[in-house]
Amino acid sequence: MRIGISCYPTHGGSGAVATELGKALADRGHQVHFIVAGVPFRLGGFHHNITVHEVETVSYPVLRTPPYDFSLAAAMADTAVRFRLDILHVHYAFPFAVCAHLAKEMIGPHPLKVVTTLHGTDVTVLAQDKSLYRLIKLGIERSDAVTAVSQSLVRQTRELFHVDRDIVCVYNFVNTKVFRPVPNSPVRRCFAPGNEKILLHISNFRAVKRVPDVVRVFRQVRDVMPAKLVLVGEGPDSGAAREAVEALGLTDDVYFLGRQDEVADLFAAADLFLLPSEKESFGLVALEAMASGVPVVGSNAGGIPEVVRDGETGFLAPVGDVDTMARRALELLSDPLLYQRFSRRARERAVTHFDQPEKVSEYESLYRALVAHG
Ligand code: GMT
Repeated sequence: MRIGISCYPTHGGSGAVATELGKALADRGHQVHFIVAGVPFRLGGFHHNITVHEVETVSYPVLRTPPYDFSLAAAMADTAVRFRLDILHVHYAFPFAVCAHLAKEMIGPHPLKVVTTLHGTDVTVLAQDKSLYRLIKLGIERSDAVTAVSQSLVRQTRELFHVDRDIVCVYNFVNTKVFRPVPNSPVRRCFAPGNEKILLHISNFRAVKRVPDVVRVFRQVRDVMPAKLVLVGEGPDSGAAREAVEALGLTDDVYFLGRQDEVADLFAAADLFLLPSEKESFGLVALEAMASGVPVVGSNAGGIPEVVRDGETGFLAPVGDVDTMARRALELLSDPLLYQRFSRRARERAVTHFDQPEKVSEYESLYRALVAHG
C-alpha cells in the first residue's frame, strides 16, 4: 500500500508511535510518505521505502502568522494525488484530521482513506476550548476510520463528542528488542557511582505530568535510602521542577538531562519509573519502562491502568497522592524478591500485550479493510 503519515515530529509519544509505525510498515514493503513540519525525531536517517515531505509555509505581509494548517492540508492533497496514496494516517484529530478532511475536499473523487488516531490531549485538553471543539468533532466524524490508544480514551471521546461511530482501540506498542533489560548496565555507574537506586521520569514537563510530584516522591525515597533521580525532557514546568529540587535540598541527587533522542539505555539503567500524571491517555513511557524490566509507580489516571497492572507491574495511586506513591516506591526498592517479581512481570506484559509486530499488523489489517471496501 501507499501510506501517508502526519504527526508532530517533535519529542513525544504520538510522534514516536507514528514514526515507529511508518518504519515498520516500510520494512514490510509499503511505500510510506511522512507529511510533516520537520523530520520526525525517531526517524534517524535514511530508510528504504520512506519519503519525508516537509511542509513549507507561506509568509505574506497581511498574514500575522504563516497559515501552517492550510499549507499542511495542501501538502496532504498534493502528496495523495502525486503518489496515489491509498491511506492517510494522521496522529491527532487536531489539526491533522481536520487538514486531511480539507485535503480530501480539495482533491475530489479519489480512493484516499483517512485513518485518525486519537492520542489524548486533542480530546482531554484541546477539546475543552470551545473554538476547537467543533473542529475536532468534524475531524473525528469525517475520518474513514478512527482509532484511540486506550479504552479509556475511546470512552472519553464518546462521552465528550457524543459520536456513535466506531472508534477502535489500538494500543500503543514498543519495540521490545530496543527497550530491553540490561543486566549490570554500564550507564548505571554514570548516575549512581555508589550503586544508589535510580528513579527515572521522562516527559515534556507539561503541567499534566505533575513533575513537582515526581520530585516530592523522590524526596521521600531519598530520605530513607541512597537514591538518584534522573529527569529527561524539557517544557513549561522545567523551572518549577528545578525550584522544587532546590527547595527540597536535592540538587546533588537530581540530574536534569534535557531532551534526549535515545532513551533506551536510560530506561535500562533505572530501578523505578515515576509517572504521577493528572491526565495520560496511555503513557508510552510507562510501557517503555516495563519493556526494560523497570516497574512503574504512578497515578491511576486515564489509560495508565490499562498499561501498568497495579500490584503486578507497578503500583498506582490517585492523582496527587504523593505519600502513597512514595510508600509504594520504597516497598519495591527495599524488597529484592518483590522487586524481581515486578520487574519480570513488567517485561512479560510488555512482550505479550504490547509488542510492535502485532500492533503494526492491527493497523495494517485496518488499512486493508478500508482499501478493500473501496
Ligand atoms: O503526553 C504528552 O503531552 C505528549 C503526547 C504526545 O503527543 O505524544 O502524549 C500523548 O500521546 C502518547 C502516545 O499515544 C500517550 O502515550 C500519552 O499518554 C498522551 N499524553 C496524554 O494523554 C497527556
